[in-house]
Amino acid sequence: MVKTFKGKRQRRNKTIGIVASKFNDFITRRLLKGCLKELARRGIPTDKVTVVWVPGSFEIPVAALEIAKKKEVQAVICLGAVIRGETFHFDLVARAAADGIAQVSLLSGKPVIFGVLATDTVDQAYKRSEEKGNNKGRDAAAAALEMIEVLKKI
Ligand code: INI
Repeated sequence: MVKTFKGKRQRRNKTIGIVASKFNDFITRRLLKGCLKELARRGIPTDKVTVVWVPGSFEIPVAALEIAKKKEVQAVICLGAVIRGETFHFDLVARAAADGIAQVSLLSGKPVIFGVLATDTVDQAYKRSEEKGNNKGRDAAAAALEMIEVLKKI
């Protein structure tokens, strides 16, 4: 298939919001890098993307909701890393993030993408945020763009 210039230009007008968690930022920065790189590769330069940092994954949904309310925003990508500790806290944070993000998507009618890792170990989180291999931030970017197109067609 021949790539057209028009396609790329249209993509440049899109605005994407990203909410990233500061908690475990040694992982979320890797997710963000993968995400921004994939968006740029698909025609959305980093200066067209707004990144908002929140304290932890628990706070992602409310920030995602505010961003999703903005007219020019076509999708919100949520990036977090919940890593199991020794207490029940992990389950509460992971569940609240997942449920909250799903709610924001349904309330706003926009793609609000779940790029929050929930892993048992730090090593598992590293393996899902690789620069060249598996990177869930990159997958989240691809899902956002795919969902924008899906919703347009409905
Ligand atoms: N937040 C995370 O994003 N990941 C975690 O692993 C985590 N753990 O394990 O505690 C975490 N906790 C903080 C939480 O998201 C809130 O910021 C905090 O409870 C204040 O509301």
